[in-house]
Amino acid sequence: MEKSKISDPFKKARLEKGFGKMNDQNDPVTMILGHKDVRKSAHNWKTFQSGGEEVGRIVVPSEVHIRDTRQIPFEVDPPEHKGYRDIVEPWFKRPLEAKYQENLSQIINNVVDEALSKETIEVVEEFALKLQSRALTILLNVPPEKADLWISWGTHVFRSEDTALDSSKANILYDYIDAELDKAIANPGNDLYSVLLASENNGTKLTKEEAKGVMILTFAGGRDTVINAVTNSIAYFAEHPQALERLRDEPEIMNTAIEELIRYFSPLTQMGRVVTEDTQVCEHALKAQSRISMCWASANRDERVFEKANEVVLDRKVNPHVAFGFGTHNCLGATHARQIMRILLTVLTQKVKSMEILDCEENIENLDEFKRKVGFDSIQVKFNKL
Ligand code: HEM
Ligand code: EMZ
Repeated sequence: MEKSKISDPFKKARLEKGFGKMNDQNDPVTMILGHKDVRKSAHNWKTFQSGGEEVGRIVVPSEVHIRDTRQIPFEVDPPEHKGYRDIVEPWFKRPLEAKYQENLSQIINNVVDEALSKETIEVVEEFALKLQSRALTILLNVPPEKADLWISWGTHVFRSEDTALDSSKANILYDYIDAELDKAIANPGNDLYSVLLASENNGTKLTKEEAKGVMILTFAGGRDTVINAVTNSIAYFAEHPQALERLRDEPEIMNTAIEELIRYFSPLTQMGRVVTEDTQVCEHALKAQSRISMCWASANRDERVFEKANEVVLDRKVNPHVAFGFGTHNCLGATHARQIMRILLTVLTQKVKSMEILDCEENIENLDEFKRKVGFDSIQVKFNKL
């Protein structure tokens, strides 16, 4: 079997009933699997709520036991959501600026050069994690050396090797953000911490706790997602040299190719909501206060929407994928993530002739009924120069 393949474990359940069930820490989740139902649920924020009392409950696996700070704007519903979103939106559009892209390009060229200079390289830790952390210094507008500490935290800020939810690890991040916010309060600069602390929502300054909520989300939400997107791209092009060749010859398909890879990888499998009233999906009754999730990964393989849903079609013309979510909470980091992918693929076409996978360990999410490969725990690759 191809090592870069990401299969679709949801097909049968999606076609036969449209939903699946998983037990997450004794707080069950009804997973919505079809593209249409996923979009409809994401749109219906009144019935399927992101805010609500229990902070961390919409994440699967639930983070209620490891987090008290509300992530903003992720765990806030309309109409309040818009006030927060308006504050952060312009900052998260900075990846469209030429200077930002130049800085990203330097970082990505460096990690690719390093990979080419070594006999072999373990891509998750030595390539993707470094790339993601260094790129984050540009998004936050902080000095590049800040990335060294973040790299030492490993690929997930809430998870460690033996446990899916690691509160001592989470506390390291919370303490770090507290300290960085205190420094920004004492000595404001032009980084994201200071910009948040200076901004106003309906005439009131953001509190430190609100700024902390934005920062936790920025560190956590954009971490394993980007790492998986980068690592899966390397694996894909290692096994499909003709695809890299094609991007070299037809750079005009770059943007459609990126959307297609993101659809195929779906780095964030699902995201939950809390049901506010008794209702139903796919003729299945849902009780108020229960949880649902929108399974982006399943929706992105829906055969009713995508022809050849399980294949990577680099020039796919119409691609309404939901890998970055849909509606109100669509991914704020998508502009940054897309630029990373665009520059990475461009640099690969310029410098890399081929890549060989020598060894790998898959990262499989255990979703009870379903087991889904989302990427790799490790993957040893040999990069060959063009
Ligand atoms: C929201 C996926 C990268 C920050 C989302 C959502 C998805 C998603 C599916 C919707 C969640 C929902 O509806 O509940 C991804 C993928 C990424 C990625 C696949 C990489 C390929 C990033 C990065 C950042 C980021 C790099 C920031 C550093 C956010 C934020 C939200 C969000 C702040 C919440 C927006 C809101 O509530 O209005 N992301 N994400 N993401 N993402 Fe990402
Ligand atoms: C949350 C989530 C954000 C959560 C949009 O998704 O990403 C997950 O990786 C984190 O664990 O806390 O930030």
